[in-house]
Amino acid sequence: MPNPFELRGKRVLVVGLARTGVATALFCAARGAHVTATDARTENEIGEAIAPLRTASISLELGGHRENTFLEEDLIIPSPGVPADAPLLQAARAKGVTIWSEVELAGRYLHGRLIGVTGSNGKTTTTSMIEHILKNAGFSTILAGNIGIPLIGRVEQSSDNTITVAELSSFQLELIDTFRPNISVFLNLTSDHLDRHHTLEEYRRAKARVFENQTEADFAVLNADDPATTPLAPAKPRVYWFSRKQRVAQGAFVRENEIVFRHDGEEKVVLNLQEIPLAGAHNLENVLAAVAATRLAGAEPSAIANGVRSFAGVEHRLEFVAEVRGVRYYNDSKATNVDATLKALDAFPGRILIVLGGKDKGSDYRQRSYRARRDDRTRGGNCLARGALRRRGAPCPGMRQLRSVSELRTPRPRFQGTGVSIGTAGGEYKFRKRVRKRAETLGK
Ligand code: UMA
Repeated sequence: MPNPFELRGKRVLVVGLARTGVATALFCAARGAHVTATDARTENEIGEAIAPLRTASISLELGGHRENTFLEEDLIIPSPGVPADAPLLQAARAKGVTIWSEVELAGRYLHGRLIGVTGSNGKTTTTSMIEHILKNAGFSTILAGNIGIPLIGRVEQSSDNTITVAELSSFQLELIDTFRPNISVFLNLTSDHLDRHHTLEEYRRAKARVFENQTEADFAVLNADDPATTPLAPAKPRVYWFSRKQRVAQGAFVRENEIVFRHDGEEKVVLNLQEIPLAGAHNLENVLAAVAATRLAGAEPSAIANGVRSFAGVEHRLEFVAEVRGVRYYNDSKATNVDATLKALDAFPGRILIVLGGKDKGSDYRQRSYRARRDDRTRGGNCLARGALRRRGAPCPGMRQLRSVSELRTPRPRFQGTGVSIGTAGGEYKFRKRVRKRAETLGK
């Protein structure tokens, strides 16, 4: 156990009562802390998640937050969705109250090894793939984190033999203290979450904290092809690279038609590119990162190859939904930023209609506007932009503007042979859910 924090008798405030907050509050209460849980939503809005909190004798402050509570605590754990610079947290910080993210607390109780995966895009796919490969190679694994499973809820399952593979977001990393993955994976860095982090520099700093507590005994895996990532290579952990374009000194790369892993001058062929079941250059990067991480975790090349071959992909990530009158539909509603959407476009060789929408996270949409104007493949496509995104005139000139998800219809026959990618270039959970539902019912 790395660095347990004595919770017994401590006053702990948990802010936000969705997945993370509920799991955190129950975890702290079970270890003898005096827990208060607060949410801006009312009891009615939160619903059935409240019952187990009451059973665990957790004090509740619902329908808003009380400043005094924030100032009286020993420890505050805000949910990832609560901005770290929220005025109440600032006030508590100024008074010396410790504020950690849930992954910091979880990391202090987690047994076994930890692989932490971060980056702007590909986190969910790579995290799932690493876990899948290791599980198939015979390791005892735990899948958790930003992927939708709070890490703190999996701590009990960990043992000295487990390898936990955790997807880590900037929101989780910005409030760590001692959190230390044995293997960190940094996939790429593009503009995202600027509504929260304000500047790209702040966002980068939050993500790069994944390396902060790693030691010489640990590994860091980084993308050698991404100029925004390479300068982040840390000094202490042993650095391994992955690359589609160059033969790296240590790590995973492409040589002709094969993926090769090189370590201390020794090269091992892992698998043939044709064996990768996922489309797109971005997925090749995800596979290379997973090959490096799993090899460093001790999986044999043949087991890694088996794991990659049998990886079915991630739900809602360029997920094929149906083919109707020659038109293939893909649900890509996990693409929640500009870069992810562009990568999805690149993954389709033919003509394509795209449906976009979501929350404006302050990203630069000129990239896509440029592509949409220039690229015949997207002309005549549908575009669904909402709220601030619509007011900004973004993101898709030259495309038919839809007003709601329900307007999405099967394209006319002249679009036969076209793919339809349904994605959200911005975030917004509820909207994404509606888009997913629509995507799933299309063609039925
Ligand atoms: N809330 C307050 N006060 C505030 C703000 C929010 O009380 O000032 C409350 C809301 O009313 C709500 C709760 O906080 O009840 C929401 O918290 P949350 O958004 O953190 O929800 P969780 O379900 O705990 O989800 C979080 C992550 N959410 C975010 O990062 C926004 C999930 O990532 C993650 O899967 C989950 O923890 C488990 O680790 C989602 C996400 O969109 C998928 N992540 C971003 C991304 O991938 O781009 C980073």
